[in-house]
Amino acid sequence: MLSFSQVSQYERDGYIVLENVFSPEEVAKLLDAVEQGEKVSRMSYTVKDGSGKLTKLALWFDLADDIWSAASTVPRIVNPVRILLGEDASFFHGKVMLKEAKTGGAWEWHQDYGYWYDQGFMYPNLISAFTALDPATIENGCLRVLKGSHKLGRLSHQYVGTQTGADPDRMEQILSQFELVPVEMKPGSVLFFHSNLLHSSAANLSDYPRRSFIMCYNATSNPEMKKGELNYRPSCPVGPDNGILACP
Ligand SMILES: O=C(O)CCC(=O)C(=O)O
Repeated sequence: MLSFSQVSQYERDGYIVLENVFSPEEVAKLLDAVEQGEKVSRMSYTVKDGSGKLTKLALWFDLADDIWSAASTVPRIVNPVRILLGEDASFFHGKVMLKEAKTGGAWEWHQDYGYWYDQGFMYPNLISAFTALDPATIENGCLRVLKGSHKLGRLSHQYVGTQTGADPDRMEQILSQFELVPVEMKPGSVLFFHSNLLHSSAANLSDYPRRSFIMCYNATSNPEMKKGELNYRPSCPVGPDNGILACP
């Protein structure tokens, strides 16, 4: 459960951080799946930032019989997501961000709904649950958010390198108006953030990797418009609380 003040904070700021959502044992299992697992290596690709630095990620849209789906359906995630969306949630996608030591590239300022809109979602009622697998610090390029910027509504986005970023001219003005918060996180903490919250991250020039797992959900009543049709995704199943540790 979330408290009334946590929900109000999310509505005001566009995000909240919950600590110790995943235990050290669960984080160790997820990291093992990052390093040894077949899914992450099969689904991974690289993206270039504006300065040519590369960052790697692995992305999927399915819930399968694996540790990533166990994490994405655990009640500790799905229940806060439902509360913050204000209704039932559908799984949208999962992604592992691999920001390698010394080389991991930056992410430009953007709103996720900046490009999810182009995918056809009618409303911005989508949310991401960003889970730190390594300590996320200013030095290794933690996520940065502009507090309250989800209230701007959706901005125009354009290509910056191979990434989609918010209109740079507008960003210059917007940056002067909002508090920039570097979201430093301990492994196992989860940042829940609104799809219109502006966020970015700097390159990782440190000696430590910054790996994270991001689970994204759509409000079940929010249709995705494709080829003139409205498509609805099923409700996200809710698995057992010990789903991650029970995985082989
Ligand atoms: O992991 C990061 O630094 C950025 C991730 C991000 O912005 C996103 O997935 O939308």
